[in-house]
Amino acid sequence: MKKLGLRTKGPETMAALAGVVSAAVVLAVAELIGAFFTARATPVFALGSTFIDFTPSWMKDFAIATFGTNDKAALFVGMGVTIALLACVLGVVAYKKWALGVLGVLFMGAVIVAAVLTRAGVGPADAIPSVLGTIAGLIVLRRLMVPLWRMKAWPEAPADVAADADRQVGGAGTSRRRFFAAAGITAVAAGIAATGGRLLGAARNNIAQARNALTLPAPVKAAPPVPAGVQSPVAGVTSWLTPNNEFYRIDTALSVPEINVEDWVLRVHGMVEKEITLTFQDLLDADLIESHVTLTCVSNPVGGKLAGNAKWLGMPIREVLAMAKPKEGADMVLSTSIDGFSASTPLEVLQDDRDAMLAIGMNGEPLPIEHGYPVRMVVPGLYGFVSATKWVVDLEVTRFADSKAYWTERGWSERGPIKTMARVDVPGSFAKLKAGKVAVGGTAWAQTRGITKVEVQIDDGDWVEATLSTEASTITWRQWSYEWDATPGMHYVKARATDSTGEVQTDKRADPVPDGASGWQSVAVTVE
Ligand SMILES: Nc1nc2c(c(=O)[nH]1)N[C@H]1C(S)=C(S)[C@@H](COP(=O)(O)O)O[C@H]1N2
Ligand SMILES: [Mo]
Repeated sequence: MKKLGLRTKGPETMAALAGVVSAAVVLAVAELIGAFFTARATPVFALGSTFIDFTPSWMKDFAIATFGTNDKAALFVGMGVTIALLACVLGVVAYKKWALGVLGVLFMGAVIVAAVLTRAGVGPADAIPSVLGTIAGLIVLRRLMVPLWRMKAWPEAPADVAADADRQVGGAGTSRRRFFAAAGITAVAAGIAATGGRLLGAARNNIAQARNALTLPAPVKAAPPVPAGVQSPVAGVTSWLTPNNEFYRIDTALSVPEINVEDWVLRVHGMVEKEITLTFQDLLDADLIESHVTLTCVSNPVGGKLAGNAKWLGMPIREVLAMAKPKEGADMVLSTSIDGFSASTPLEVLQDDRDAMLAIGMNGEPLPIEHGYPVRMVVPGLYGFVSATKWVVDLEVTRFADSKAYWTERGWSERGPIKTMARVDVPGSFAKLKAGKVAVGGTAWAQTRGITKVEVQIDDGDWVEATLSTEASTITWRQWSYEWDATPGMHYVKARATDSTGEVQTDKRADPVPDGASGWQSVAVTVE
């Protein structure tokens, strides 16, 4: 025990601590200085985002499955532990061989700068906070090392330190006290700097306030009124219109991009006759349309909740493209967000009459920040990963043969038409029911084709037609209900949909990768 106590206070351990304090200084200084410039690419978030980009898909899926919506918190904890361990090693290295320690710190600094600079929408100036942070970290590391070197005549300590007469005067005890005082004060200062940076960034960039103050223009073409009877009469079926705060959210953004409408510009370029840029004011001045569209995520498992239906307000992308005039041979538009996500959408889909839009409004409000404020794409009929770019800032007219989108590079499909799907909302999995009349209900979608039939099967019985709720349009989901005369025992309730082409939803089970899950949902229930 005593031995251990001595060892934990040994110079090596103190050097490791010095490494951790110095790393905290690097990040805190960069965070504080970064707040004065921009909140776009501070080192912590840049490192985290880079980490996400390099994470293999299976690990991402694992993180989402294990930590759910805490996956990002888990990432930061993991990153913090990794950085702390590396910093410990660097501290010890610097103590034993200063020059090698300096090299190590510079290498880490270079990694941070690279992480920042590879974020989309950043310029060379965005590297300044990380460079200054690294310099500050080196200075602190050096200052913390001096008392350690003085604790004993370390043969390889730098000449000026070894020769210092002060070493003999105070002795090891003084050096130790000095070290802990300096390390403590520095750690507190780093904490204050980091907090200050965060607060300053928040105050400078109060996007939420700007969003609240924004009033949206009325559309030139309003959404057709929602007919009565779109909602399934069965209690517990998802609301036909999904409220913004219940709308599923899927993206790779660690910190939600914060964009000032004054700064927002959309560049339309590539294979076009005329390159154009649009400002937010251009969008406000355009002939806006409004439309109910059901968005669906390709990662949605059979029976999953990653789909939502909202009323979107925006400018038809068709009209934006008409101004830019795509050239012969182009077949794709690569849309890119301010944080580097990209989606490949077939050009003709953006030009036909399905009302693909640059949306600025969602259910009568400006887009919520996490749903793409101030501008996102909404394209009826395609999964979000190839169409629904949030925080969109760039449209490149190109060819599938020439460019790949974010998820296509990671093993997903380059195209993503939405597959026909029926979902059972009620009863829930493993529900305990009373024998007799049981209400069954849910929703179904086949965007752009429309749902013409939903059938229900109990165990291995016949497929029986459910009652369809009113169809609002072919690009929104359609709800359904069914009355089941339940008998005691354990049962399976299945559902399948048919679209307007007459095609019955396939029973072939497929995973979400690469182009969307398929198969029939089967809900197990017990009837007493
Ligand atoms: N910038 C950005 N836009 C994005 C994504 C993203 O990761 N980053 N994810 C896409 C995916 S996979 C889906 S399903 C939809 C989800 O939109 P929502 O979060 O508004 O529901 O956004 C799309 N747009
Ligand atoms: Mo998605």
